[in-house]
Amino acid sequence: MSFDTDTLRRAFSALNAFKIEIPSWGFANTGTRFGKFVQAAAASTIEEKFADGAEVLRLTGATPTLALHVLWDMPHGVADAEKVQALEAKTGIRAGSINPNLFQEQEYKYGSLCNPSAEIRQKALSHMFDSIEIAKRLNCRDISLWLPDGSNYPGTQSIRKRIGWLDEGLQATHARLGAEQRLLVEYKPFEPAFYHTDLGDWGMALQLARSAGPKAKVLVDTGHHYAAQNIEQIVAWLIHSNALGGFHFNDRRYADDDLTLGSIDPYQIFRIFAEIHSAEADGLPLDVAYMIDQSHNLKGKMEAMVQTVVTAQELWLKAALIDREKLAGLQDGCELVAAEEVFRGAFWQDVRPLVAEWRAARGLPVHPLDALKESGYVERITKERAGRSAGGGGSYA
Ligand code: RM4
Ligand code: MN
Ligand code: MN
Repeated sequence: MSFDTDTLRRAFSALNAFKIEIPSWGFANTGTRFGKFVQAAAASTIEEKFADGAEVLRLTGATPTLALHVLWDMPHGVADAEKVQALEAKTGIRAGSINPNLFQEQEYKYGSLCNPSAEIRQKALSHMFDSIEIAKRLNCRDISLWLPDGSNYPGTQSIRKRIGWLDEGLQATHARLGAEQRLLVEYKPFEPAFYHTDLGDWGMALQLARSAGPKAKVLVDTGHHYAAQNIEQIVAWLIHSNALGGFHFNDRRYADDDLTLGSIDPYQIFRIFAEIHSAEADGLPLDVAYMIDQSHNLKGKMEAMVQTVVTAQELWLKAALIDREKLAGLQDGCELVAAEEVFRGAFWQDVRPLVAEWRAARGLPVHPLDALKESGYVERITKERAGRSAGGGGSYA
């Protein structure tokens, strides 16, 4: 297929600029609260997670960093930093965001940073400090906090006191950040708590981030919204407020399903990317960490990750190719159908040949999923890892 040079130029520059972080836990055995279906090829050590991540990087050229979850990947905290550095050097993929873990220890039954016990709040805060220290050692910029805290029954906790404790905790965390570091504040409406969640939506996250300080930004996990919520509008608001720190991409049909990006509603991811491209074109300050947060319970881990990255690139490119000048004119003139056709038209065009051309030009496999199959990587790890413990840390991952 041949494309005009302007389209090629725009496409290549959009794809060059797009990097997406992959999660270490996406390679590990995961399941639901009912159980786990273990896969022989799943990674159960940090070495295996780095090896798998590096293979995804080799196949896609778009995933330079691997997100780490502190307790799962670095159970000895800062002491594990050297091991991670050695793996970075060996595999060529770098450690990315550092994810504190405030949801697995028994003390956290009634909360971590929002626990009524000052002692337990202090324990949670120390873990935040350790996570910052790990990130400093590894030269990682982002500390990405998801807080499980909340309550299950009305009247059983003081929502307002807990806001105060959380505010204090995040301020203290912010004060420890290095000059270049950021605190990404993730929100989620429910689960594991089912009556109230202390950090339940983007308004709470934005308010807390602002109160913590300028290096705190909001993280949007696409699965952490009520059904039918307009996520791209939230994204537009966060951009307007210079508070968009990053994304955890995944897809959902019902709740926090953690399905692969774009599998249920690719148009939604396109609409989110369209907001970003339009803000970029308007010259707004943007510094966004694109990350994947998925749990591949049924699909093969490697296949699911490569498929996800490829889908993200395709949707990113579709949104980049919207004729924005034309669209702006139609929006201003309230030409509704024509405007929608420009927008929708970009979504419906098949950009796969363009991405293939970009890959060929960069010496990358033109069809990453086929290349994964042909490489024999999955067969090899299946053999090597078969019969070992189904571990990998934690009940979730
Ligand atoms: C949460 C949230 C966090 C992730 C944990 C494991 O639902 O999405 O980002 O770290 O799951
Ligand atoms: Mn998440
Ligand atoms: Mn989640």
